[in-house]
Formats: sequence, C-alpha cells, structure tokens
Amino acid sequence: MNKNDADRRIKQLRNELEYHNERYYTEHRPEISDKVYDELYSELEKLEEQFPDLISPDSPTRRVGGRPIESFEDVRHAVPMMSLSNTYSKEELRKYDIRIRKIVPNERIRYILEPKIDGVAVNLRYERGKFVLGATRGDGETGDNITENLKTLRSIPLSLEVSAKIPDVMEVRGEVFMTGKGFARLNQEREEAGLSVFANPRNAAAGSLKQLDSRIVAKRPLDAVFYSIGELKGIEFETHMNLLEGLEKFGFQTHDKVWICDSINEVLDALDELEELRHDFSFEIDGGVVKVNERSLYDRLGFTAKSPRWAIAYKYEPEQAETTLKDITIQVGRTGVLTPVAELAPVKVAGSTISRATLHNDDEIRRKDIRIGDRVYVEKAGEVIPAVAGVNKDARSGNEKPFKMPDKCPVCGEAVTRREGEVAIRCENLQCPAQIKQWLRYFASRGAMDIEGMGSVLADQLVDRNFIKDISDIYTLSKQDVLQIERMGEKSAQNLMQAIENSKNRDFSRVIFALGIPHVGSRTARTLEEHFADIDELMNAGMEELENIPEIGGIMARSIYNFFRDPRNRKITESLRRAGVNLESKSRPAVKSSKLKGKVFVLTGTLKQLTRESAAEKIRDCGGTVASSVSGNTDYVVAGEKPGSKLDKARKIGIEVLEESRFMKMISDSG
Ligand code: 0OX
Repeated sequence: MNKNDADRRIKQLRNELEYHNERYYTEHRPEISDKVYDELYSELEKLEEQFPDLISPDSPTRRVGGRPIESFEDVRHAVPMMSLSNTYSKEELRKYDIRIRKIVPNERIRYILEPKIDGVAVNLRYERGKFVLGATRGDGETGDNITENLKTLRSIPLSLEVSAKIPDVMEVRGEVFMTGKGFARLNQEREEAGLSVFANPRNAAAGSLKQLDSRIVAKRPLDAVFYSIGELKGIEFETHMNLLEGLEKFGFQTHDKVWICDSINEVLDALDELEELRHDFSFEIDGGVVKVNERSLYDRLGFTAKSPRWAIAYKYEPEQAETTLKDITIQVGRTGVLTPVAELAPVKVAGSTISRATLHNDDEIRRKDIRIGDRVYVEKAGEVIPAVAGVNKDARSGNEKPFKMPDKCPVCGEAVTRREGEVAIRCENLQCPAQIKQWLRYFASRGAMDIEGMGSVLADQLVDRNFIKDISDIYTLSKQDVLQIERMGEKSAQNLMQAIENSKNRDFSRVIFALGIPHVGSRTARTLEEHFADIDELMNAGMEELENIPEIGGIMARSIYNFFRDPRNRKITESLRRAGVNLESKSRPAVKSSKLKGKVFVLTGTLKQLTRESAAEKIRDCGGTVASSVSGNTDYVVAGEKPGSKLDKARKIGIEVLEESRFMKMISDSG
C-alpha cells in the first residue's frame, strides 16, 4: 500500500473506530462484535506502525476508548519520585558544594546545570520498549495513572526509538508543561467562551492532565521535556550527561542546552547565563537544577527526607512587582464577554513596563479580594499577558473601594447577562459597536481573512463612523468611504481595497474561522471544510450531523448549530455570498447530484461494499443528509449486516428500510 492509500484507509478506520467507540462506551449499544472491532483496530495499528508519519495523537490507537473515566487509578512508583531541595541563595549553593565534597572526599566533582521547568512532573514506564504506564508524582510514593492523557502528547514516544539496545524496563521522568503562547491562547479562548481561566501555565498544565476525558487533553497545547529516570533494567548510565544523551537517542525531548561545570564557581556563572536566557524559552523557567554528573556517587551521597543529595534547585525570585491599582475598566470582547481590566501605575516586570493587566472576570476579583486603590502584585503569567496575582493587604488604608461589575454594557448600554454555567458577564447585543470592532479585527486578522491594512485603529474608526455595522459591510466599503478616515491617503486606500478584494478568494475554512463561531478554531474550521461542500450544507446541518463528525464534540456542535439559527448570522452569511466571498469547500466536491435532496438517512449495521463514512459521503454527494438516530424525520434506514436496534425502531414507526443492494443502486443510478 502506498502512503496516500494508507492515509485514506487510516482516516476511514479512525472514523469507523470512533463511531463504534461511541456506540460501545456512551450508548452501551455496540453495533459490531468485539472481534470485528479488534480486527479494525489492529488493521489501524499495523498501518500506523508501517507509516509512523501518519500517526496522530488523537487516533483511537492513542487512547483506548477515549471516553471519560470515573477517576484515576493509583500507581505505586517502582522507585519513589523524589522532589528537589530548593534554595534562592548563591551562598547556599556554595555551602551545598562544600557538603557534597565532605561526603565524597577526593572525588572529582562535576556538575550539570539544567533549566528548571515550572511544570508537572511525570513518570513514563516503558517495558520492552513500549509505553505502558504514565503517572503523576502524587506524594512521591503513589501517583495517578494518567497513561491515556499522556498518550495524547506528541512529545511522548509511544515506543522507544530503536537506535540503541532496548532495555527491558525503563522509566523516564520529566516535566509536562504548557508553552507561554499555548497558555495565552487557551486562556483567551476560555475567556471568550465565558469559562474560568487558569492562573498560570503550570496550573493550566496540571489542570489539563487531571482531565478525565483524554480527548480534552488532546486539544490542550501540552509539551514535555525529560531529565531523569526511575526503574531501569537492562541498561545503565555512567553520568547524568550520558543519561540525557541516552534519553535523546530513545526519542525523548531533552533540554537544548545544559551546562557542564567543573566547579561551583562555574555553576554560578552558568546560572547567571541561564537567567539572561530565561525569557527566550517558550516555557516558564523558574530556576536551574544543579546535578552531580557522576552517577556512581549517587548511592554514597544518599538522600534527605524527600530529596536526593546529588541534586539541588536554585530558584529565581518570582518575577512580580508591586504597584497601585488606579482603576478597573471594562473591555467588551468579540463574543460580548465583559473583561475587567486593571489600570495600574506603570511598573517594570520581567523586562517590560506594565500599566494594564487583565483581571479575567468577576469571580477572580472576588476570589483575590481586589479593590480599587489597592497595592497589587502583578506578574507576567506565561510571559505574555500581565495579570494581577494578588493584593498586598497590609498596605490597605481603608479607603480602597470594592469593585462591582456593571449591569449594563459600558459601550452600548444594553443590560448584561450571565449564562448558565459561565463565569463571564456578557453583552448579548450583536450590534454593540465594541463587539463589531473586535469581530472586524478578528475577521481581518492573519489567521482569518488576512486583510492587510485593516488594523485595529482603522477597524475602530470604520465602526465609529458607521461605515461598518457588521463584518459583511467590509465588502460594500467604497474607496470614497475609506478616504474619509483620518490619515488615509490615496495609496493606502487603494491597497486596502485591493486587500479586501483578494480576501474574497480565501479558503472556505478561513471564512468559517473568520465567522467567529464560538468554540470553532482554525482546526475545527478545516474539519468543517472537509465535511461540508459549501456554506449551505454547513448552515443547514442538523445537530446530529454535526455531532457525528469525528473531532466535533457536543458543545462545539451546539455552538455551530445555534450560530446559524440566529437570523442575523444568516443575514451576514448571505451578504458575504452576495459580495462574492468564497463559500465553497475545496476538499469536498460540491454536491454531485440532487437526487436525494432533503432526504434523511440513518445507517445501521455493517455494509459489505462501503465503510460507513464513505456511505455517508455518497449520501451527502447526492444532496441527502445522515442522522445518527431514527426519528419521525428519517426517510430511509440503510441496514447492513447485524443491524442494531435502529432497525427495530424503523420498522416500528414505519420507516422505509433499504438493504445494501437497494441502497447501492439508489446512490449509483445517475440522475
Ligand atoms: C525540572 C526538574 C525537576 C528528579 C528527582 C531528583 C532530581 N523541574 O526541570 N527535577 C529534576 O530532577 C530531579 N530535574 C529537573 N530539571
């Protein structure tokens, strides 16, 4: 089989397995026997083994079942997971060096300095080269079994690379973390969706690994770096440096740079160098870890209560600064969420001056008891967005004023609401200028319609001057309109008009993304482009059809469905169509015929000639839709071998049942 065919077959198998997982794990109504399931599964496994490039972290082979579990099992660590002893002082490090030399006199001591990642420690167990168990540290003796969650991380090899002799048992330890960018994006998405936010990348990583549903974990931007081992059988490492090199050979991500130091003075210099580089890392570094290189000395050096003596962490002072909270203002986002913003007396943190910081939402303000006039600690969480970490309550004079979120939108004056299950307060007025401005910026941004020249200042002015009332108005702007905006010259206006014109030919998935449907990111937009031939199919898709798309969960499906039920959004979509914006999929050819137009099909049992996914595709090609369960709206039930209860239901309510041969005839007849 060539790679293209394999790719196609792998996708088919994944969809099919996902489908049957759902039947089995959520509905408890399997449609195929365990044996048939196992056959499909092992076919997928074999193909993925043969074409490792095609492995994807959310393949069913990466997560058995992929369904939420009740709770994590306990894992007793074969070798306890020690923590590090810490110090904030260089003087202490010198004393540490003296202590070490006293315990092993006359030995040549070399140290390795590695960056200390502020993440979540994990242990990965490999038996005969296969990843069999992943656990958190827990109390050091016993942790949680988070194997399925860890399998979703691309940086965790599912089997060891065979560049060296594969050890019988090898436990690898390291840190799972979220990058600053990933963290900022996740929090922004959560803020826009009205959900609570994570305080920092470490909490976000820990919170993600605690999810009982590995599919959620698969979507979190998690990564990992490895630096230590637990139980080992069949392999040895002489030095820590050998160990790091070994891990790399087996396929683990290790630090790009570590320092080999011949003396404690060299360690101290290296720490200064690391501190300089600290902000160049994509993840949070909260210090450096100093380790004795010679592993043969470890036994003699021994342990304190919880930590080995052969390692010590030097932690940088947390990068926070204290300043005065002068005021709290409100920003209205694209989805109408009201975000409280701290207006601060300017202060320097982590190399930049900060005068504003997000307060996330009302719950956060209450939880931290933040009042206007307070002395607050600000930090750059994730090195990206500044945030208020807490309050210096000792500095209170009594004149500080508690803050109350407004009950009206500060921009349009409409009453605000709080949706069930959300922490956010929203302005639900889609005509609110603040929302239009944000939507316009988002619509024109690089990942969306990529309209060069439509920056935030211009977008704001176009809305303020009433040229744009919804995003589709971009396409009715005239050059004369644009020229009325301050500082707009002939040339820039011309360029902008051209950029707007060019944006009409963007891929359909970008247009879907630009529509700003809550919960729909660029990846989901691509999935939707693959699934629907054009905007009409997408707009008219029912809940069931949306939910049936692998990768689209219930919340997303509901959000897409609701978006297109809103007449205002439908109107905007129509205006985009009239303007000539591309609303057709490239991935999936448009409906080839309309002979099944409006007909609703339900598939049950196994077909001999087609996979379920390709049968569904054929139906859609002919203009029909596919639903997952039988209802009064169903026109036909296609019954393959071993049909499930759907067939009984169809018969009961008198819905026409098609056998495979009749179905094949129906979809292949021309006309
Ligand atoms: C880190 C880090 C943590 C493991 C057990 C004894 C030494 N957060 O980056 N721990 C260790 O090593 C410990 N190394 C690290 N780099």
